[in-house]
Amino acid sequence: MKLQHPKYRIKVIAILVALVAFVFACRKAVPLSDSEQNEWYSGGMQTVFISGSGAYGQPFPTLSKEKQELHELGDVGFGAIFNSDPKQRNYGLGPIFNHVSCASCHIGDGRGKAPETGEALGSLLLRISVPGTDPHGGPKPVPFYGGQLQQRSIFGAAAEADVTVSYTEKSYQFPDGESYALRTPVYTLSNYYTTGPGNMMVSARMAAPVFGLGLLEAINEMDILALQDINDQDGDGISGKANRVWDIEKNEMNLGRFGWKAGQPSLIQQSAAAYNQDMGITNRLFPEESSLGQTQGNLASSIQELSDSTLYAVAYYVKSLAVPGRRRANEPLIQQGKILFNQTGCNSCHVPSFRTAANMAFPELSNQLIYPYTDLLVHDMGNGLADNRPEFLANGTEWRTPPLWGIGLSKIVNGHNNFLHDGRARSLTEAIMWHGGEAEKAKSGFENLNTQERKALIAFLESL
Ligand code: HEC
Ligand code: HEC
Ligand SMILES: [Ca+2]
Ligand SMILES: [Ca+2]
Ligand SMILES: [Ca+2]
Repeated sequence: MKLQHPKYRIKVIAILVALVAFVFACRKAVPLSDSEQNEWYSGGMQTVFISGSGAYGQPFPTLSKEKQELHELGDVGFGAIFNSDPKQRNYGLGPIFNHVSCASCHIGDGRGKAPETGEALGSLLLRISVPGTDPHGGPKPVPFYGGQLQQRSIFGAAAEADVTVSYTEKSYQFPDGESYALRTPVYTLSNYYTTGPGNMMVSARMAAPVFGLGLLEAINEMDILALQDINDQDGDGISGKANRVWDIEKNEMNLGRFGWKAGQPSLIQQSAAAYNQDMGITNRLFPEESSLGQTQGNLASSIQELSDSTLYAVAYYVKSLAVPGRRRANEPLIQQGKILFNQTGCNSCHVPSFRTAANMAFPELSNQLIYPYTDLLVHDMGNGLADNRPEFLANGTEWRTPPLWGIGLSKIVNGHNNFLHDGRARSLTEAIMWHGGEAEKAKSGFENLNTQERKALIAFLESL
């Protein structure tokens, strides 16, 4: 959601660009190379130099007036709160659901927040399945529960189950004596609406930020595949793998890019799945209620509850959200942190830059030099983070490298520093110390830095 009136916003952007240019001009002491100057523009031309609570919610600065209108229509759709009263607008919620609008999980177009012990799930949801695969190689739905647990319901229907979360905590010390603690979530399901499912696998997922995704969708598939090293032939311990997932619209398997395990091929499908599973809104790609065939789903509607134009506008909205630019990137501490980020091998997975593919149809996305800090591949992250629930080619220990752009603004936009797929980390340091598996070496590299060096690396992340 945008912060200011568009005209005012353009002025603010102009002033900020001028300021940045001024700062560049003033710092004669450390001349930046061209490539270092580019790094300020995390989203290429679709970068905004806004670092307040609206930092994730800005449209691409170069959209034409017509495209801006479509973006704003999508913004309204993204914020629309659904209900179960046929006489009202935005009707169709449920019968079972996780939340009432896109924006109530993707707060400020950013990430959700992990529930504290005893709190309701809010923006966290549970994907579920049983061993085996569906006809397309995806997760096999749990009989009478499907592929996602809906813990809320409209009046007259029953939620699938109640979920409570608690954490166990353990303290550790860095070799140089500084201490930290890691908490592990435990989810307890109870009060099933019907016979409890046997051997169910559960994967907790926190809502992920939604800005910059159009640019990630615009990366040439070949550039992502080129980073794969499935059998680790170069022997560096890292073996990224592309996920291949079912594309409903194209009726074929395609590269998975979105979601914590790269289980969705496109923004339109990710959005349509969210309407259907997270909110209980049927649409062109998912025409059946998530409760269809279940005993609490008698109220299931047979009409398409979401118009195609709203689905398109909302997918367009997330496609055209700009990326916040770097802050303080020229400061010595942050420059030092960047060197350490590369030296410890973080950049093997959090790949700094790509150039997006040429795209005549969508010139805003075309040929942009971007700095997302992800390879969009899935990696074995060790047992500590494992959900032990496969999703297409991503096995129970594998997760997609999340982009790090904008991560330093999480606290300002979302009011917390909860990271990782289930929000268990309470700081950037904790997020790093959870890394294992292919990232074990990078993790111990970080662990063995001295306090000052760790501070520098964190300061670098905070400048992204
Ligand atoms: C109940 C909370 C919730 C609601 C409501 C919700 N989302 Fe999400 N969203 C999530 C979670 C959790 C993920 C990560 C999913 C995964 O890993 O499979 C996600 C992921 C995404 C992503 C991909 C982000 C990435 O980096 O890969 C997009 C895009 C997205 N959601 C769009 C939407 C849209 C559009 C809506 C409304 C139609 C919506 N979401 C509603 C929780 C929610
Ligand atoms: C082997 C690949 C790999 C390496 C190497 C790696 N990471 Fe990650 N990183 C990941 C994956 C995958 C996740 C997501 C894990 C999860 O959510 O369970 C992640 C998550 C993160 C997050 C949290 C992001 C978010 O949105 O929640 C941060 C911060 C991070 N990494 C920083 C680093 C730093 C700093 C280093 C170097 C010390 C590093 N990573 C090395 C793959 C890697
Ligand atoms: Ca419905
Ligand atoms: Ca379900
Ligand atoms: Ca390798």
